[in-house]
Amino acid sequence: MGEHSHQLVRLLDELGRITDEPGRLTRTFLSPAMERANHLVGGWMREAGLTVREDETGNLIGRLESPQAGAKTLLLGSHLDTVRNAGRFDGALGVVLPIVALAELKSRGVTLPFHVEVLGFSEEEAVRFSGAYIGSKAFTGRLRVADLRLRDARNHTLLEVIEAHAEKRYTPPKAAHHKSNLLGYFEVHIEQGPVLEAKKLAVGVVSTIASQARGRLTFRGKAGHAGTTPMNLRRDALAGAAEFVIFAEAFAGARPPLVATVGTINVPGGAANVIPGETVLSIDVRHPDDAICDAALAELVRQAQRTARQRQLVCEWEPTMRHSATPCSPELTKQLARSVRAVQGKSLTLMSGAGHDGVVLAALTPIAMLFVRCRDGLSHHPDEYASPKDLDVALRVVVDFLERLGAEK
Ligand code: HGY
Ligand code: MN
Ligand code: MN
Repeated sequence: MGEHSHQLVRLLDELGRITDEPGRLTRTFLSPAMERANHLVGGWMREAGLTVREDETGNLIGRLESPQAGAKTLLLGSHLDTVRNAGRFDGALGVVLPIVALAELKSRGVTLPFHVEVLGFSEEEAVRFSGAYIGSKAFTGRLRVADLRLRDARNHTLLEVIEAHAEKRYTPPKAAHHKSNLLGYFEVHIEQGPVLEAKKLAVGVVSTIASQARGRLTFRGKAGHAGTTPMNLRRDALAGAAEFVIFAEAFAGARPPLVATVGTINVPGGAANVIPGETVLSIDVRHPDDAICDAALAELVRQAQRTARQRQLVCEWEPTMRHSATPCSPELTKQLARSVRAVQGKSLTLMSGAGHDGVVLAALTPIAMLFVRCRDGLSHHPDEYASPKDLDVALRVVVDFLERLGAEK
């Protein structure tokens, strides 16, 4: 392993200690920990020779100008926010690795004939606000006024949170770049799945990012006294929601590779001695094919409403996110596979069941993604782990990719 690979491991460990919740890793949109993370990573960008800025939406942007007249820009990056109690690689790897790769090229005296921007997006996980990709949407000029009305758990709108952070008025920005000035967007990310481990490969190339739909189901019944209300007279919203959760699990389980997840369930104002009058649950549905994803979600919502009727409940459906399946650029992916073969000997192409900022960037410029093996395919968990050896392979692939891209310009 080279000196820069050891540095990559150290930086990821250090960044993994920047959290809003002592004892576990959590960084959410524009939180104090996100400010500290931007400050730390921005310092690493400067040490690697990049100029650094933070935009009004909290995105961290490091830029390495090329001396080449008329040069275009290659975007590399990922997100710096995390889920709650996260692992230290999801997102962070795709921001820190490109910085180390540029430091490696600088130490070799390599100058690229294109500008490079390393991006640390401020929000991809949709933990604080239900509509994901706030950072990359703003960077690509796709953040909408409707997004600004999203509310967090403390009932603050996205607009209020951004204006409080920027200490000035905010309107959704135009795209930071015109597509004619871009070579593409390239994201390195842990696989968050079992394929590379099963194939005994350190890295793989992503073909497509799965279709994804999320929303909120609210079951309403009638609150009542837990001790005096006979079972046959109850309209228990949580019991109805629970019946739906079991249905959703069986429904998706019978239709692989469809996946459906109820990640949160909440009884507003609930108490142990009160029959739940209301229950709110999230649903996240994914599939490689858009039409199948949409049809599955529609059937799940119909079943939720059927279950509600059978139990004299009411069920409301509110969609919160929808992203179509997003193919990576065949051209960029072919070039990336060439670097993977040069370093790893063979290249495997695989689909991404996880969503990534590339879903948003793909509307502006061609995208490519490199996956890095993670132990047991585990992610969104503190035990998330990518080995130093695999990180070394990924770093060498990215350096090779940048050098080859440069040689062709
Ligand atoms: O949910 C996802 O797929 C990503 O981790 N935000
Ligand atoms: Mn994630
Ligand atoms: Mn991620």
